[in-house]
Amino acid sequence: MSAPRTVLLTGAAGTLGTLLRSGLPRYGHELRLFDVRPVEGEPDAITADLSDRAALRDAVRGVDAVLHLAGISLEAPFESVVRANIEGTYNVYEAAREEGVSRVVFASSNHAVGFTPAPRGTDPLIPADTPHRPDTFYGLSKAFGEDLAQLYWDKHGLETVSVRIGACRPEPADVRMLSVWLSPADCLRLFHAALTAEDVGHTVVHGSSANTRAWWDLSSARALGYEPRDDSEPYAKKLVAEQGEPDPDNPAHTHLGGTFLTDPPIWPY
Ligand code: NAI
Ligand code: 15L
Repeated sequence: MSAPRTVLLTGAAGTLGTLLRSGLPRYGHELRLFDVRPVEGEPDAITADLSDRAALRDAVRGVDAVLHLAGISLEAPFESVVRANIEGTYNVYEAAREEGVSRVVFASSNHAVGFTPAPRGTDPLIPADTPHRPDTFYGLSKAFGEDLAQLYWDKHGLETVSVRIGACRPEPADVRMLSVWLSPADCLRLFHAALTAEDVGHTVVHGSSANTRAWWDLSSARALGYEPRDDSEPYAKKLVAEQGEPDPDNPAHTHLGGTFLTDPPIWPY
């Protein structure tokens, strides 16, 4: 599939939505924006909730792909997670199926597999087909989204790339992020690859930069054409000096999901 492609970007007002809506047009993608909140500087953005199936169906009509970011991005009460992330993601897939959209790119998370122990020493990197081990209701909703994607591929031929994002921010903020950091520039490269690779079926990929201290295997992402260029290592000396090396007796230091295992950040609204 070659760019430009028309893409519905859900969650366009959020952190990654803001990055992707400014960066993806440079890769040739034409974006239609969707969020429950107004998108600053974008008067044509669709302001609607994921529970509004009519609005979603109108929004996906005629697009080549949906890049689905919208939802609760931290831990929250079970009922809230069900409504936004489980029912909301189902509504996105139903709208895409009904309107004949051929590709979804789903923003999954490392928290779908957060209870997976991080590799130590010579342990192999964690492959993308590692079993789901969610660390929160939030992570559980991402595991659901990946399984929903598999169902819609097997049953309806609707393709998905599920991107298990590590932590995307300008710089890694703690020693764990040295292993799971996704730089903003690599984030754009990865989502462009996920939108344009041929014949993906349902592919699960780990989303991080080429970190020296990587915990997970990027081979399924590289198979889409993703070529990460950044590495968190230049930030390591300062972060380790401030915070120390990871404590092998602290589960938040020794598992993929970090503090989400023990003290998850809570969705603010
Ligand atoms: P964010 O919280 O900044 O943005 C989420 C957006 O979704 C917000 O603009 C919010 O208004 C919108 N939204 C929430 N509920 C909605 C609903 N019911 N209907 C319509 N819109 C709704 O999150 P961020 O950081 O931009 O993440 C985007 C996606 O990527 C999320 O799905 C998140 O779980 C996932 N992700 C992000 C990571 C990161 O490092 N930023 C790491 C792993 C996963
Ligand atoms: C996520 O899934 C969150 O959406 C993001 O805000 C980060 O906290 C990230 O995981 C992480 O694991 O650091």
